[in-house]
Amino acid sequence: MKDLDKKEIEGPLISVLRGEAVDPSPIWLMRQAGRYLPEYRQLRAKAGGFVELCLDPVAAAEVTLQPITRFDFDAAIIFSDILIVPHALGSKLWFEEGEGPRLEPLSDRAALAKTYDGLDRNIVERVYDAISRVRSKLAPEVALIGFCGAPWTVATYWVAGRGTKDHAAARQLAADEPGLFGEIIDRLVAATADHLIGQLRAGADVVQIFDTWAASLGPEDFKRWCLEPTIEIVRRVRSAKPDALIILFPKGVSIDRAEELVRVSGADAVSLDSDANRTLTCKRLKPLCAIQGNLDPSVLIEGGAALDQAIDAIKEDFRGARHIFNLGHGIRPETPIAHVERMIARVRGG
Ligand code: 1CP
Repeated sequence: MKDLDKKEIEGPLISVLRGEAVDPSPIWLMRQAGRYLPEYRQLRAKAGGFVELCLDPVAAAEVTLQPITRFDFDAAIIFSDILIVPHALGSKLWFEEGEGPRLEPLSDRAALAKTYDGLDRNIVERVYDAISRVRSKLAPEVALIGFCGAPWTVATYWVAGRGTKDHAAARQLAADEPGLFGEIIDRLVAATADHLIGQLRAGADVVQIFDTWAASLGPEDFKRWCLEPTIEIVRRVRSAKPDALIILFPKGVSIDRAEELVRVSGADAVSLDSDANRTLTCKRLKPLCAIQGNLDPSVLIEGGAALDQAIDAIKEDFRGARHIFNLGHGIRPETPIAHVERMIARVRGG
């Protein structure tokens, strides 16, 4: 009886991560708080800017709760950004309207010398404050997810000062000055682990590590800049919080790399992008961890029969597995709200 009560409090997402297959699969969406929601656009306009919104605990908590109130997802993800970590390490962060986030570029040793050894508490405590506020308002069975970017992905933005298609600046620095690049990665590993621990202490139930650009590395570089840093972050988080639940999102990597990441790090789940082969991945990863994903965000925009079929295929392929329904990447701003509603109903068997 006691166990049953505990399960109810924990809710389906935590049960899946702790080792149980749940039917229907719990559901949340990457980037579920954002521009496809009119209530987000309204608050964003009032806040004056994206970074301002991220660093205002009351507003960030409200934005985090918007998709839960509207859709009743099984998890909330704290409204923040992966670039808050370099910002808290001393780099200016701003948002160019209509373009995207910008950071002071970290391109040489002089720039690294100007950054901080550890996180600026003034910045990260605002995230933790937002997390505490959200946790106190969420129903107990709804999980709260904290997150960070993996060091390689964050470094691609930090070195260039902005998002780039080919990550040329970070690759060049890693090739020309591996010692300096290694120091940047080491600083990010320490700060990222601290930030995840801070989020867990503030009330996050789970953390997800977004490695959006993990697939752009060759084998040696993958080991050095992705695999080893991720393993070290998980190790540090677990030494502070032994039962921490951790989801990895190494977007676009091969099954071999995903398997190695999970096996060596001991993470609880891996999130698949939309191109992943579900049957093969399921066969290989099912014994190791829970699997999250992997609806194509463009099919969610398309809707109709194509959406229904894609959802049914995912349900079928993950039948009996520990599965968390999600997209293969973030929801796009042009996604119709009615399609999100249709998807949730179908995933839950309606
Ligand atoms: O209002 C706006 O126009 C801001 C758009 C926006 C939003 C809603 C940005 C700028 N960041 C966010 C929030 C965000 N970012 C969340 C919130 C929680 C959620 O609802 O999921 C999360 C988890 C992120 C993570 C993030 N930020 C990633 C990794 C995941 C991914 O989607 O690949 C990355 C790469 C970023 C950087 C970033 N921040 C914002 C943008 C537009 C970008 C991408 C920039 C680029 O690649 O050029």
